[in-house]
Amino acid sequence: MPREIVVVPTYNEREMLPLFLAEFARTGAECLIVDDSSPDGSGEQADELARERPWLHVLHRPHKGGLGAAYRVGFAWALERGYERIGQMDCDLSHPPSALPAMRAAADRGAGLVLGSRYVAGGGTRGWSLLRRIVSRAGCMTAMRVLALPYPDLTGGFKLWTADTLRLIDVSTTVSNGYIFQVEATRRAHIAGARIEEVPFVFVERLHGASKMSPGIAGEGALILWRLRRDGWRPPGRSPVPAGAEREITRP
Ligand SMILES: Nc1nc2c(ncn2[C@@H]2O[C@H](COP(=O)(O)OP(=O)(O)OP(=O)(O)O)[C@@H](O)[C@H]2O)c(=O)[nH]1
Ligand SMILES: [Mg+2]
Repeated sequence: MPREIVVVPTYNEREMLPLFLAEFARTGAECLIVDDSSPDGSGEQADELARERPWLHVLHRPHKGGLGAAYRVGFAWALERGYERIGQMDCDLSHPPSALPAMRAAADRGAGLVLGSRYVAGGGTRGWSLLRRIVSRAGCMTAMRVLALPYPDLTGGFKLWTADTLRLIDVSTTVSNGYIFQVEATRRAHIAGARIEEVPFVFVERLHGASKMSPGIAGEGALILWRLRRDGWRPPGRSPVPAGAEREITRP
C-alpha cells in the first residue's frame, strides 16, 4: 500500500477533534493536523492525542491564516517526507472517513487527483437548509462557468492527491487562502492534464462548533475567481503537460 497521509486543518475544533480521530483511525492512514493557534486549545489537544497515536502528526502555525495557507504548509511537510498519497479533509466529520476506501480505489485505477463530490450521482448533503443548498450550488456553478471546468463540486475540500500531482501543480505557489483554494488547486490539476476522478459522498452538517465561512472569505473567493481567469496558469517547465492541455489556459 502506498504511504498515505491526510492533511486536516483545524481552527477551534476542540469538540470535533476527538470524534473525528476516533472515526479516522479506522482508515489506516496517517493524519497531519495543521492548527492555526486555535484560541480554544485544539492545537494542544491535538498534541496530547498524538502522544498515544503514532499515526497522528501536528503542525502549529502562529496565526489564523486561512485554509489554503494551512494546506500549503501541510502538503509541503508531507511531500518532504516522501508520502506518496496525500489527502485533505475537514475536521468536522462533514467529510466521512468511511468514503476514503472508494477514493483510494480511484487512485489505484490511476487517478492523480480524486475529488470527493457532493454533486455527482450518489452524492449529496444532509442537514442543510434550502438557502445553504442554493448558495453552495450557485458558488460551484459560478466557478465552473467562470473557469470553464467540468467538475460540479469545485469548492469541495475532500480530496486525495498523488504526490506527483501535487508537485505537477506546484502547489506551494497557489495564491488563495480561503475556500477558493479548493478551486485553484483543482483547476491547476486540470490544466496540467492530471487524471481527475470524482467519487460521490454525502456531506453531513457538523454536530459541534461553528463554520469559519465569513463575508471576507466569500469576498476573497469572488475576487480570486476572476483573477484566476484573467491570469491563467502554466505548469512549471511545461514538459509534463500532455499535448492539447494548453487549450485550457485562459489568457486575457
Ligand atoms: N488551520 C486552519 N484551519 C481552518 C481555518 N479556517 C477553517 N479551518 C478548518 O478547515 C475546515 C473547514 O472549515 P469549516 O469551518 O468546517 O468550513 P465549512 O466546511 O465550509 O463550513 P461548516 O462545515 O458549515 O462549518 C475545518 O476543519 C476548520 O477547522 C484556518 O484559518 N486555519
Ligand atoms: Mg466544514
